[in-house]
Formats: sequence, structure tokens, C-alpha cells
Amino acid sequence: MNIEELYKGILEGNRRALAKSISAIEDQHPKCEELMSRVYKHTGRAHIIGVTGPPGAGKSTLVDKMAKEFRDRGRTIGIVAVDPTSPFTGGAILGDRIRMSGLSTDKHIFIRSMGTRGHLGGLARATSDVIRLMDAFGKDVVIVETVGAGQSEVDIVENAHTTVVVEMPGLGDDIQAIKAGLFEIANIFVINKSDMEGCDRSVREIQIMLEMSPKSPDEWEVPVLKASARDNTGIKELTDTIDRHYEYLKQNNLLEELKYKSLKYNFQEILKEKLMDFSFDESRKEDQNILKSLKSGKIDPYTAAENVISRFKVEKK
Ligand SMILES: Nc1nc2c(ncn2[C@@H]2O[C@H](COP(=O)(O)OP(=O)(O)O)[C@@H](O)[C@H]2O)c(=O)[nH]1
Ligand SMILES: [Mg+2]
Repeated sequence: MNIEELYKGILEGNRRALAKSISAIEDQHPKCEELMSRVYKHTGRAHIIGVTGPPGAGKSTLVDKMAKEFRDRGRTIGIVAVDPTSPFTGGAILGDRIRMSGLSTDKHIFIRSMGTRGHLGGLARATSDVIRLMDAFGKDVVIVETVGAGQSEVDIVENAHTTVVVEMPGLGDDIQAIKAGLFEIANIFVINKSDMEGCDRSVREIQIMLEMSPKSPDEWEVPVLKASARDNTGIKELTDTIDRHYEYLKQNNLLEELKYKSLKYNFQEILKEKLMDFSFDESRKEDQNILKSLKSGKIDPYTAAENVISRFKVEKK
């Protein structure tokens, strides 16, 4: 793996270099750190859009249509489809690829699916790096599709400037099942499958939930839109609203704030991992002893952590 070659290739917009770099990130190649560290200063241009919501809501179908609409507006696009539920790169992820295949011949669109090769935390990090790579590559828009269920998805959305939550009609009493967390992260709600019955009712239910949930201090009113990805309706309105949200962020100095938040978040995640690797190593005798004491009940987890940390504390004179 030649870092220099990949780095230059990415900045020149070489698709092979981008594909190779993404694979290296997925494989957790040790040299990726150097690559990412150099790539970072070329990031910050792309509008990063998170698309999340329950499985089957039609996210992939919608992303496909959104991408087409963005292309009509002259923008270049990167798409990252994340499926943490699928342990193998097959199944649902392959389905995403095929559904989006109408776009695969357009050289201004770069699509990549990611599954869990490592642990979930690793996936969030890898996704964040892939977003940055696509940004540095020169994509105007980077869309990240992820199933909205748990913490790792929220972590992934941490990098997005605009978060679209996709739902479908027929939630009925199950509306409570929508994670409250989704209401916190949504900038735009879309009820997809408006060709099905019950769409207006779902819109009203989401609106009521929005009214009840705590308001953010900013002025943005979260819109609840209707769309049918299947029939290609409501896509223009959705894309307009996404653009409007981006303008809103820029005009209120919120974009810079979001970018900083995401940098800080990524820094802290990297630091956590590095500190852990640096301070605790199960192959070392003294660290094995800590685990032994923990196992026998001689010490509790707090004491165990404190024991590790105390090694690095400077003695006061
Ligand atoms: N009736 C209807 N079906 C849709 C629509 N959008 C997607 N679907 C179907 O819903 C299913 C799930 O779609 P998919 O995009 O894979 O959902 P995801 O899991 O949220 O990514 C597929 O069978 C789609 O063909 C829509 O607007 N109307
Ligand atoms: Mg999907």
C-alpha cells in the first residue's frame, strides 16, 4: 500500500485510489492513519447528509432518487450505505447496490456499502473516515444511509450536517417505538411510501411528537414531508428542503459549529482508543494481574481502572 500514491490519487479525483483507500480503511490497515491524517486538511467542502430510519422504510430507494435529483442540479455525489445489522457483505447490502444500480454508470457518483467487519465502534470510525475521503475527493454531497436503531447509528450521524429521518405509513400505535433519539437528531422528517394508506395520519403523529419534544434553541422548524420513492414524488421538495437547511446552517454560522463538533468528537474517539491501547495491554504481566484481581472479586472495575490510571499520575512533591 503506497500512501503517497493513494493520497495524490484522491486529491486528483482518481476513483481507483478512492476505492483502494476505502478498502484499506475497512481492513483497518495500519497505514490508514497516516493517509487520513494527511487527507484531513483537504476536507470540509462537502455537504454531508445523513439518512436514517427503520429498516424497510425505503431509505435506499429514496437515496437513489435523491442522488438523481442532486445530479440534475449539477452536483457530484458520494454515497455510503452502512448496515451494521449485516455481519457479511451480502444480503441487504447487495440489495442496496442493485437498487442503486441505475446510478452506477454515472462517473460523478461514487457508491460504497459497508458492513460490520469489526465491532460497531469500528464501523462508526470507518464510516467517518470514508465520508472524509469522499469529501477530499471532491464530492459536493456525501449521503450516508444508516439504519436508525442504536448508539452506533447515532455515532455515524454525528458527522452529518443535515439529518433526514425516513419513516413509512402505518406506524399507528407503534409510533412510541420510534426511538426518541431520532427526534433529537432529525432536521427533516420524510414519510416515504406516500402511495400507501395512512400517510397523512403518520405526518400528523410525527408533528404531534415534534411539538411535544424539547425544542432546540435554533430557529429551524423540523418539516415533516411526504414522498414516494417508488413513484418519484416529493423528491424535489425533499432535495429543496435539504438545500434550504444547508443554507440555514451557513447563514447562522451553525455549519462551522457542526464541523467543529464533529472534529472534536472524532478526536475524542481516536484519543479514547489510543489511550486504551497505550495504557492497557493484556499481554503484559501487570495488566494480567489486574484482570485476575477483578475476576476473583478482589477489586471492582472502578478500582481496576484507577489502578491503571495511577501509573500515569505524576507524584506531587
Ligand atoms: N410502496 C412503496 N414501496 C417502496 C417505496 N420506497 C421503497 N419501497 C419498497 O420498500 C422496500 C424497502 O425499501 P428499501 O429502500 O430497501 O428500504 P431501507 O431498508 O429503508 O433501505 C423495498 O421493497 C422497496 O421497493 C415507496 O415509495 N412506495
Ligand atoms: Mg437500505
